[in-house]
Amino acid sequence: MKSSYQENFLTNLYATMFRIREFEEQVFELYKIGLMPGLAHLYIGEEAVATGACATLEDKDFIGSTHRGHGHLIARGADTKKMMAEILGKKDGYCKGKAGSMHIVTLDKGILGANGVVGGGIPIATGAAYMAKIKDTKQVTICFMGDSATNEGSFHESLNMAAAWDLPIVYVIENNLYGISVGLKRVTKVADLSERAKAYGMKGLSIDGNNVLKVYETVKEAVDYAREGNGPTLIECKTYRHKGHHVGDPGLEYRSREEEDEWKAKCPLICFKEALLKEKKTTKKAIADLETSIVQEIKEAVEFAKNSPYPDPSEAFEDIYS
Ligand SMILES: Cc1ncc(C[n+]2csc(CCOP(=O)(O)OP(=O)(O)O)c2C)c(N)n1
Ligand SMILES: [Mg+2]
Repeated sequence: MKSSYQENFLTNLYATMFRIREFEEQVFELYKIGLMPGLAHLYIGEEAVATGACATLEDKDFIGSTHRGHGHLIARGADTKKMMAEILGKKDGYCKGKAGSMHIVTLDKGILGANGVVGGGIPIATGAAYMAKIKDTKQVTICFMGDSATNEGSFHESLNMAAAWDLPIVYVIENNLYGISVGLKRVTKVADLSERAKAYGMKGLSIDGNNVLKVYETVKEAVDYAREGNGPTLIECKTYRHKGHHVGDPGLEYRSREEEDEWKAKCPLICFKEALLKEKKTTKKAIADLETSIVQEIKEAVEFAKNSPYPDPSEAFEDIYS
């Protein structure tokens, strides 16, 4: 860990990862008691990717997200109350309860939207980068995607265009080894997904996606490179989801318990907390206080969401664009 890192910066990274984890645990609880309509794809285990990547951005920048988007939005600073209300389908949610877990959008934070279409967020994020390029706004976009999304046509078309036109975008792959129940190796020959960058003429890197500082440092370099007008980078973050594909998937049949245990031992929160304590960047007491306050914050978000009304049926056809 670089000695130049301020204690505040480091504990904020931990706080963001813990906020995502706690938020997701509570979403799971709400699903189990039947309060959450539909399904949600939990980000537990992958928190270091969104946290490290979003910490590199300025307020004016953009992020493109996926169906597993809660962590990206929280890391970008979205309001956990409005997110939780949206997930419960309530009127005080970011999209008035009409978007649910998979389509939360809030442009005031540069969040171009979670997206239920695998690979669907990639051209949208690339479009935002194109806008920034032609208007010369110096805004950078980070585009998150899963490993399976890299086998979609939208991935290839977008990356080719972004490289050809030197667009200010950083593509971040969250390689959690599976697309639903299908192991990546069954459908993809390359071992490191960043190898694909070569085909478009852009730089590609594969890193440990459970190490929040490694993610931060790698993405920061790519964001600076993009902001200076040099074009895109493809970064593969190797990580793992601790839960099933979505809240209704126990995930027991297609993964071994050994594999799960191996990755859980590399939990991004536990590893970073241990490193902070070992290097005396914080104390056990400070961490415990931080965790207590975040648990309280998320409790309040759940209460806010529960108390919010459902949208009136008469609003069903409002905010429809096509
Ligand atoms: C275009 C499209 N095809 C298929 C699906 C069904 N589907 C939902 S999630 C998913 C797997 C996505 O895997 P990955 O991109 O690795 O993301 P992860 O869920 O692992 O985070 C699939 C195939 C979809 N939503 N959209
Ligand atoms: Mg995946």
